Amino acid sequence: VEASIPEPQREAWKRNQVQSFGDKDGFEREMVRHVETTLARSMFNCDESAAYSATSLAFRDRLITDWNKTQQRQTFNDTKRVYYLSLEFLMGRALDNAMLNVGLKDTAKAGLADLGFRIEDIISQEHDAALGNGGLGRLAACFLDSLASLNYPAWGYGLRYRYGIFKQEIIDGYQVEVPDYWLDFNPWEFPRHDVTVDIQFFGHVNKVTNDAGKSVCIWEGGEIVQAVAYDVPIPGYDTPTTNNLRLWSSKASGGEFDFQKFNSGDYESSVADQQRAETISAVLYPNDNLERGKELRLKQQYFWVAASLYDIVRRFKKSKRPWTEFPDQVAIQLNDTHPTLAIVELQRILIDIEGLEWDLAWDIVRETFGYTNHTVLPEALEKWPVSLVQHLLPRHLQIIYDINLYFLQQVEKAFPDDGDMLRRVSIIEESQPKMVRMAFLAIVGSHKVNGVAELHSDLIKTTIFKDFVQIYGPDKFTNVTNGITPRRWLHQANPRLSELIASKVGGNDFLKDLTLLNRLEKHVKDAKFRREWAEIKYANKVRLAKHIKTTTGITVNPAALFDVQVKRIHEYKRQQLNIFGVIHRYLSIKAMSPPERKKQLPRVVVFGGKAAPGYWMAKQIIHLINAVGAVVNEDEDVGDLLKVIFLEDYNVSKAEIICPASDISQHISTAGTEASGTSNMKFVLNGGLIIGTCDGANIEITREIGESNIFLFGNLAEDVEDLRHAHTHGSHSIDAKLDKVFAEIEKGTFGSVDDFRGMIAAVRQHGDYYLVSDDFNSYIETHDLVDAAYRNQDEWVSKCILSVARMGFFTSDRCINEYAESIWNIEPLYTGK
Ligand code: KOT
Repeated sequence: VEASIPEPQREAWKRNQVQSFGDKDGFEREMVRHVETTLARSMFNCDESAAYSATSLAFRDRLITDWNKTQQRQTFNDTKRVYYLSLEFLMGRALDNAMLNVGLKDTAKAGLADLGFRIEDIISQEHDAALGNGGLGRLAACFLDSLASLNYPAWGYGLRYRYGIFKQEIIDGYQVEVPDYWLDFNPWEFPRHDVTVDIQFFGHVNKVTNDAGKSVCIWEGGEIVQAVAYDVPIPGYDTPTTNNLRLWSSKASGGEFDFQKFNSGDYESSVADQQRAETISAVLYPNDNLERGKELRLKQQYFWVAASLYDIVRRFKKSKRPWTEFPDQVAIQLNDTHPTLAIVELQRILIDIEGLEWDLAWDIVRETFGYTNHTVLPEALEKWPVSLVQHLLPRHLQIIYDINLYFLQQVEKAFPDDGDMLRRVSIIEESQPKMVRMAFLAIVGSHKVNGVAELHSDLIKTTIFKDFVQIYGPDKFTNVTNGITPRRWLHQANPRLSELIASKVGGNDFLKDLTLLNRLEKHVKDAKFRREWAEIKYANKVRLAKHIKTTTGITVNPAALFDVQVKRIHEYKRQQLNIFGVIHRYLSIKAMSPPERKKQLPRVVVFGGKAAPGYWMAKQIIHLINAVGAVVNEDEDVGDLLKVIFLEDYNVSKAEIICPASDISQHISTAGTEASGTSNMKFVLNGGLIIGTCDGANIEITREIGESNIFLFGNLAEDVEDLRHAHTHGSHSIDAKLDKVFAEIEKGTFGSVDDFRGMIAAVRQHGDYYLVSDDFNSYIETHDLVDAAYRNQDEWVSKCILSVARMGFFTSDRCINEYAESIWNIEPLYTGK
């Protein structure tokens, strides 16, 4: 490639190659240059916001140099790439992460200090990139960090929402949603106005005979929306590999608006067309573990999938390889069923546009795709009305029907006379109205299907995908237990603990090989080490206490036990169990004599999390938490013994403050409902213990850290079905302690009873689907064990240290290596560093 450019020109380019800064002086020069040129400001009007912008631009320039080289290296080596398709990437802040990953945070800190700024103030200027709801989107972000850090040739593909997840305000105890307009100034993205794809919707299909006498389908008519690429560089930790996250933004095709319409006086409709096009990427759907079947959501999915596939195919075609080699060059991972249309779109490209035979095309498609399932909750399983798909994507519906036909023929051969099997596994559900079952389509169109924790992967094989295990055999189904990046979730969020660990395990290598944490075990008996450890935890609690004070006005005692539950608000995650438990604790304290109270261990119970705007019950739970806080926090009998805090607008950057400050965190979903959970891993990695059910990754965390270092309670997944059956078919008696809690709520202690009737009725009258009453006693007793354990600080700290030492398994680096080996068949591209 280089040879195509004449020598003298090449020399001129090389002579002028951009030099990245590597020291303090270099950073200061770049930072000031951006203040004075890019931002057109000066020393006299450079506020913290401008300093943030200039610092980010300086680091962005650095990343771009590495990013370009990475892309060139990948192209020249012509290696297989993996494409991670996710509708959500919950990235959080970029600057701190970029500084740490390129190893220049201390340099920037010193440089900023020279120029009159504190680095923490500059970092906190950044608005979180919140293009996700919760665990699924944050997992995608951790995966991108690991892919780059491990030098895998990988791209992320997503949507560039104008509005990310809404900002949550708590007003009078209720959640209020405020739009999150995050694009005002975003130095981390590169608009690629030259990288566009026209995406077609609606229209009709024509069958014609081509010159070769073959009948082909042509999809025509309808409307075109343009996809414009925005690229976000993803720096690996301690490596020059900088991968790309490509986010698509929608735009009216033909530019700002249709000039023909505009010139003919039809101004309104030309603007309306533009707005309609831009609506596609306007907003992230704010539901976690829930699909509502909205037409715009399906449009988003196709828009994103079609643009991404066009891009991937375009890149492949440059290599001039035969189509049969496509799966040797390309692996595509589907983050849940949201991108399932990619399967249909690739089949369409291969047969309708590239002219391949169906069978050959279908072999290529299945070899290319892998599908990750993240939930077994029925309300989250995607289904689309056939009529909607027909209207929006007429050719795709035909292909789906053909895929289903060939699939069912194969099933019929293997299971003759099992009509019910055919009905059960059909991609088309023969209901009123008929529906396309996206998970089934994803299974049929992929070569591997994985769950995200052992229990979950077992559950999908025995419940929702049972028939498919019969059809394909068990090897198509596998498990890849989730993980988190230790760079953000330890090194960045908890720098002092990271430093202390580094001093004991032989430097920072543990950030690249987390199993090295096991070297901590032999230090657990070192009293000085335990003291330093406890001191860091205390300092992190002081930091959180300050945050609580500034955001809520409430003073909490950092010496109290900090008990945290932060995650999306959902009945299956059971924040209601937690708040009922808090009320029980409150009543116990009230019933004590003053000398008894003196013996109580002070607790701060922290809640945080957003409710989907249309999820009434979740919003009631938030209201009850705030109502209980309002009473308890003001009660002089209680004082420091119990504080109840709801932290507003929980997000990634707040998690970075909260996780390091927790003593005990709660992961208490009804057994069998939380596929994995990932915050459980973040809390343990930061030296906190957890109370949890035998669900999701809690089970593997227990296996790794040891049963004596975790507080497990509650019924097991295998008993849930029988218990639910008994609730609705037998007599259902409510736990006596819980009954007292309900009676207190009904007395009006926490304000108007009307607001909380629904929550009580869910347990008493509507079958207690989430087993709150069944698990209540075990939950309360286990909290008593937590109190008792915390009193012995020496033992508590030892448990924390041992747990951290045994968390090596839960790095997302391990997950990515597992995916690479067992699903993608890709190798890292070494950088020679
Ligand atoms: C489903 C539909 C829409 C939006 C999000 C989902 C979703 C989220 N499904 N599963 N999740 C969570 O994914 C995490 C990452 O694997 C898991 O740790 C967590 O248990 C899932 O609830």
